[in-house]
Amino acid sequence: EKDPLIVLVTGAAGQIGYALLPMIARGAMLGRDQPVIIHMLDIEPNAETLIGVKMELMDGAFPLLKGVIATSDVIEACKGVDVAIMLGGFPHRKDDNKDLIFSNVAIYKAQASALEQHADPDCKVLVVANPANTNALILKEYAPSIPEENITSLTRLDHNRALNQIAEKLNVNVGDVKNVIIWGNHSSNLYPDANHATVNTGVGHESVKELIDDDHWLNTNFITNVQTRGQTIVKARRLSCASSAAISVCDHMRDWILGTPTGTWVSMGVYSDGSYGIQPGLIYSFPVTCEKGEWSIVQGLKIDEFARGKMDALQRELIEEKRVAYSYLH
Ligand code: NAX
Repeated sequence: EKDPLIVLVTGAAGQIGYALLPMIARGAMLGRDQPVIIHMLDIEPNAETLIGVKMELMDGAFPLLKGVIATSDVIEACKGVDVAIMLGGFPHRKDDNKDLIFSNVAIYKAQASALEQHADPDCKVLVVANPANTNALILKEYAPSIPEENITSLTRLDHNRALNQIAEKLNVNVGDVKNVIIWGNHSSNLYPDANHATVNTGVGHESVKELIDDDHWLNTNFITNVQTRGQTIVKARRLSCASSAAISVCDHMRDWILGTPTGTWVSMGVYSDGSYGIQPGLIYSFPVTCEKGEWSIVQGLKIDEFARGKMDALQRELIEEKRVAYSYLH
């Protein structure tokens, strides 16, 4: 049997945490042969809730689950961590990342330092809490000894939503659609790009752009459907999305650690290396393939004028978020 990996989940008493924890314990994130020890962190006022979540996790009787710690002590939570899923943060009131930055910079700065000092030096981090890209950037800045390629942010939920929109439009199984791209920032202006996506039609992989044959839809409704999907779910469920977010977290980590299938890419917020003219120093979502725990940005995709405009606008948005975040830090 493999040695257990220690998985930290911050904000574990929240909605996504409740859906995610049993998935991790079942092996949906790291593999069905990978034992795990889960460290759950939440703030002191939620300590009681966290104990309840822990009791349910124990009652799941998961053979892969080798231990659970429920704590509000950041240092205890970060000790020896191999994988960190950062759901914890100040709740969002408005659909505006800027409002959130102030409340979250302090949290991410403190948790970065705790990870830096107490986590495994090769710890892999996924930041989910909004503003996800900018929280990840702060975490990277304040955990300088963790390799920068180990710090990522979540755009996989948007990616999966985009796949579903295409599948519904073409009336095909979502499993046959691949290679959409979420560029840039997870914000209300996020940009799903289906220019390079394909559908497995049984006879081969055909271009989504050609099959749909409606650039107007791809450049309008498709984008807004993905952008507003979260709000649409809130309206229906009277709660924000939790299970789809938890699934996308598992997808992100599983593909990163265990690899993407040949010929398939996924979207991840990663530290920009200058690819596609996006300035280094931002956590920007790119199409990536993964192998043996390492991601690489898919190179050489042809970018049309419409996509370029969106990619640049999202870069500007992230530069502005970074400026605001730094103004609180210094
Ligand atoms: P909840 O508000 O249900 O849970 C957040 C939890 O974080 C709460 O239990 C809270 O007590 C805890 N928390 C607050 N400060 C903390 C701290 N300093 N240390 C540890 N825990 C702390 O939100 P939930 O619906 O679970 O969503 C979690 C985060 O994911 C939110 O920030 C949300 O905006 C973000 N999302 C990001 C997505 C993405 O694609 N990047 C999609 C899903 C989700 O909306």
